[in-house]
Amino acid sequence: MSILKVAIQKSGRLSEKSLSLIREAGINTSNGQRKLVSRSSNFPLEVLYLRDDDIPQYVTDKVADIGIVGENVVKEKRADVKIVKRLGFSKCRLSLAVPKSIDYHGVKFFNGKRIATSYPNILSDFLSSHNVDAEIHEISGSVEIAPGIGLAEGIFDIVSSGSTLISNGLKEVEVALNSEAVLIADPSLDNNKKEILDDLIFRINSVQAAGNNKYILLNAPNENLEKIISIIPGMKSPTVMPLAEEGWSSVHSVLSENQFWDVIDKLKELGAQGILVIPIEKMII
Ligand code: PRT
Ligand code: ZN
Repeated sequence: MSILKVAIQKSGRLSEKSLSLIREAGINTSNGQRKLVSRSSNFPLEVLYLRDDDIPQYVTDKVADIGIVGENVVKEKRADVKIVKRLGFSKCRLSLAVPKSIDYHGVKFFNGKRIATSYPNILSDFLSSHNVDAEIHEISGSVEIAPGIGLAEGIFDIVSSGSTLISNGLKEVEVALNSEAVLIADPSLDNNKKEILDDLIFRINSVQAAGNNKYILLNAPNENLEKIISIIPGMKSPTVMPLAEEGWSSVHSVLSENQFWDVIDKLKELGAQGILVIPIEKMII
């Protein structure tokens, strides 16, 4: 029987979310603290725990079939892998930054300047697409200190909250890439492995859909029932049941997180009472 091998980060910013994604999909696995590889007891999945930078290469070399890694790493490695699903966590951007005292008027500023980065490939693509000719200084860590020590006039690095830039007297001036964790796959998986991958993606979609939705129950006065139903349409349509009290109905439906506060206000205006909102664990769509 086929087994799908997934590479995830051993320890770092992606580890916990990658593991919980697998576990929320109902797949048992160990946490990789002392192991390099672990095999799930209830799903044909083997988990390899690696450094994030190595994950695209392992997938290209077919040591792993799929992997969970930042899109920034996939792009930088120029790996021949397919992004099969965007996962929505570990969001960050790759940006150019300069000392905050610089009077910056556009990307041409970088012509003839030195830029320190751990992402030379993405930077070089960005610069050539903007016809900028700069000198790229590849360094492996603490990129943000480069301007302060006179190594470069600017940096190109990952930014999340922006506080690292601020505390080093820098300001973000150009965003080259918006990144998030992605599920990558070897583009030439055989059919058996593809089937397992489809099952895994189906499970991940169900978990993610559930996370974005809430189950809502409320009591509605019958005179406003139609209006109430129209603002909480549910997956197919809401369940409506008469209450023991004449003139009232109980309405059950599913509501997306984004609409939540907007809809709750409207429901109250329409006389809805006893509104209960319950998390959904999994949702099959
Ligand atoms: O040991 P290993 O090689 O596996 O891990 P790593 O140290 O190379 O990577 P890790 O765990 O730091 O990051 C893994 C992935 O998380 C990255 O490739 C990104 O896709 C994503 N990610 C999301 C981030 C950040 N947010 C982030 N803020 N990666 C790094 N940072 C660093 C950044 O380098 C900078 O120093 O945080 C600093 C900026 O953060 P702010 O919030 O101050 O702007
Ligand atoms: Zn790394």
